Amino acid sequence: MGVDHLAHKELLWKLSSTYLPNDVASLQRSLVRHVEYTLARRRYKLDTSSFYQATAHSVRDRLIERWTDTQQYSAKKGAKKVYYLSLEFLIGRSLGNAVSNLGLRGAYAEALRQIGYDLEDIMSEEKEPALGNGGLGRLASCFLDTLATQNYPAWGYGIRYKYGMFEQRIVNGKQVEFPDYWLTDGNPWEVERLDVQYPVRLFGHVREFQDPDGNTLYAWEGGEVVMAQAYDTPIPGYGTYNTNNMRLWSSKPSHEFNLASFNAGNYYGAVEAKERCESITSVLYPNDATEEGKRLRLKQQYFFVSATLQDIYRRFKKNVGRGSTTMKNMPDKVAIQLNDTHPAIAIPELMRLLLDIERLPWDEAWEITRKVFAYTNHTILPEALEKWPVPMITELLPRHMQIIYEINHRFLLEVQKMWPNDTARMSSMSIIEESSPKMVRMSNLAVIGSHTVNGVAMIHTKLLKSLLFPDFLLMWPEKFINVTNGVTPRRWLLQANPALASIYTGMVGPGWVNDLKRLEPIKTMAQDPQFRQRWRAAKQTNKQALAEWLYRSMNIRVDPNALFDMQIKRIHEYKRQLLNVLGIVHRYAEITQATPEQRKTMVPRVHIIAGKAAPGYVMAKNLVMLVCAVSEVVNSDAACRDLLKVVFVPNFNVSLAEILIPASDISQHISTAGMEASGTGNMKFVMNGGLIVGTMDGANIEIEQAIGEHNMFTFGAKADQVAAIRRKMAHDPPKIDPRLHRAMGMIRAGIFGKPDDGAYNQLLDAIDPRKDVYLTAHDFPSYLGAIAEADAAYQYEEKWTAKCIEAACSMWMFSSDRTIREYAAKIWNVEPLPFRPPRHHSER
Ligand code: NBX
Repeated sequence: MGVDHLAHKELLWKLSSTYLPNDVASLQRSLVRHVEYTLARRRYKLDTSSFYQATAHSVRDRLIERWTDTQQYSAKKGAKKVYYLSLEFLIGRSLGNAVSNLGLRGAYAEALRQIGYDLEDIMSEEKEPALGNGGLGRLASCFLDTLATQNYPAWGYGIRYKYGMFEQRIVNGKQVEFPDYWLTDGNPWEVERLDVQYPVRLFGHVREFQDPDGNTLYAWEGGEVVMAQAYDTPIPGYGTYNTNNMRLWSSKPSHEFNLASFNAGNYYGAVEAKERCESITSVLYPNDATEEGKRLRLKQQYFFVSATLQDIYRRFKKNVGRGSTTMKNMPDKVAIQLNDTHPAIAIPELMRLLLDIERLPWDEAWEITRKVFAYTNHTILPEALEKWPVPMITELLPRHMQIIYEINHRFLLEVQKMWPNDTARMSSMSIIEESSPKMVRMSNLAVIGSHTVNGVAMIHTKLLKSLLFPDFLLMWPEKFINVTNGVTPRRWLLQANPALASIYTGMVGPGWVNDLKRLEPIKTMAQDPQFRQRWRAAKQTNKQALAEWLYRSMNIRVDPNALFDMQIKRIHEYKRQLLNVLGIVHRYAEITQATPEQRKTMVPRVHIIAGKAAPGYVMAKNLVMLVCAVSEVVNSDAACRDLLKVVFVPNFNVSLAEILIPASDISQHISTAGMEASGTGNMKFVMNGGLIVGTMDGANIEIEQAIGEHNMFTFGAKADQVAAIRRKMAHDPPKIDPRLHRAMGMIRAGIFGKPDDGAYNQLLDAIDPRKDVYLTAHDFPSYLGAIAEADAAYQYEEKWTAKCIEAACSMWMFSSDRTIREYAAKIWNVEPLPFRPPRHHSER
């Protein structure tokens, strides 16, 4: 009897031809089924955490059907795909995002309510994956949300760190880091793809040989081979069936490797080797703005890049040989975006594949490579620019070192042609820094190997061109462009701020979620007292919720009628949390000396500061200590009772940001001008109806343009003044502001304690007016001016509300939807590919 494949296929198709039903009763059945069969638990004994698992699995089923269909569809269409390569993705919690993007929030809430559970409670059981440091990682996740929502065929590639960003606790007033093992309860959002594994080589040597035609060829051999294991997470779009993929790699030992050592009788050696393999993806490096140059980090980067390129390459090669597609067509099908230089080793890696495996001639390989890659720069801070010692790359990646030298050699010939005998230019543009040891400058490599380089805000791109890459700009004026950052309104408005979201939907319908421009007309409502009243009520709801959260989780009472002022971001000298603390100490002094009459004129304030300090960054850790100490003293001083509270909220992460941001009246984005590439928190705060105290830096400048000068409290030196101010202070130290003098005096006197290690003095010494690198002392007077302006404005409630409304409804350009459209048009040359479900939806 012959096998009837067609009949089998038809039957299979029929069996899988409907999408799961989404009515309340069906959702309940699905929840109970997962409790019984996935968790293998008795229904009546369940806590919320088990019910979180069951709910997640039920939602996951619904994601998977759209996800597999989307992927099949785009494969069939052979569309060009975007690959976003990032060593970090700060995805935040998935359950709320998934039910919201699937349009099933209401149905799940009802299904759960009827069986005695609260969706919000269940959502807060989820442990968020903290696979990133800060803005760069969160930006990557906002981009994935938009790419799916706008139906772009796009995959995110990253690393599945076993330990994410450390958990920050405050112990005896100091930051202490705890390991973040986020996988304890499993991860229902990922699918382990046991059929997707690639070998990744490290170390070894390069063998040179001749082909029959006498051409010299190279093979990288020996060393050790580890396996990259794929884990896939569906990324649902909002209001579309399109569901993209985020593929994260985990390292594990290869079988051969394992067996060989075990069989050789070297049991302990084999176990050690296994541990070494697994260590590659074990931990995220918690350095957000300084490079450590650790060998394991380079291993991580290459491991990630090698697995990713093999995967992309395999997908693309399925088309080669089909029709007229050849390797040359790779740039028509593949666009790779490098999220900073962290994955820039992908440039020599693709060259290696094209030269050594495909055996293409150099020029052809180079043309393909340059057309495939584009590079986003996120910083101009010199200490954050990645450099790797030549000996380290030579040892770990010998063939790549050869290729880098060859890229550099050919590039320097071009430089020599353009500027004959200009050795200064040659050495500054070279990929190799002639130091001892020699270093590979990853940013130069990324610029040379990409077709487009972008900065992330207008001022940042300007500085990138003028300070970091001026010579490259002369060589390739078209290569450098700006794409200002943006954030997703799905997570940062719709999910984080239901109170405000429902006002928006009530005014303009639900379409604003995917088209923030639709909020513009609401600006005129700023003149309507009733509307302002509703707006304030929404803000009040959020502030109340935060006040309750602070009481529940930190046992701190704050007055929800006070002005809520927040600075929440990584702790760094350039972000100047110290300026904020000095301002608070100044306010404290004023309060303690105020007459009852003066007290009446003061605005009651709650200052919230949150953020992590890199474990090895002494100044940042000192700052955390100081904030905690100030908070202790201020909060227990009766004089401050109704006027000032200071709270350091530990363990800042995405989930916490979702609680804090909607509750803010003022947020501070006060970096030394020219140092914050963009900032993205600033955008989230204004969208949520808060106003900014900020410097003319990063995206603040564009935000001010969009919302109007009168709606922002700006201060401080401008970027183009900073260098001159620094030069001048060295030989002509400015007079210190008396208010700053007093605040510093209070800290030095020990009002906030005297740590043995002189931590506070160290902070204060660094802002000595003669060597005030970050211009903290310099900007202090104008900072107090901006804060005073904000206080004054806050007292006119109606006017204040009007400002917030105007500002929030002018923010459309800071949606990542706008950002991604620019990337798609100016860099990737890709089109949306909306997918309509081939399967019947039983509900629709
Ligand atoms: O990227 C940040 C910038 O500081 C922000 O101004 C910008 O808004 C954001 C998105 O463009 N950079 C950042 O977050 N960097 C890192 O997290 C980082 C991580 C690892 C590392 C270096 C930097 N080795």
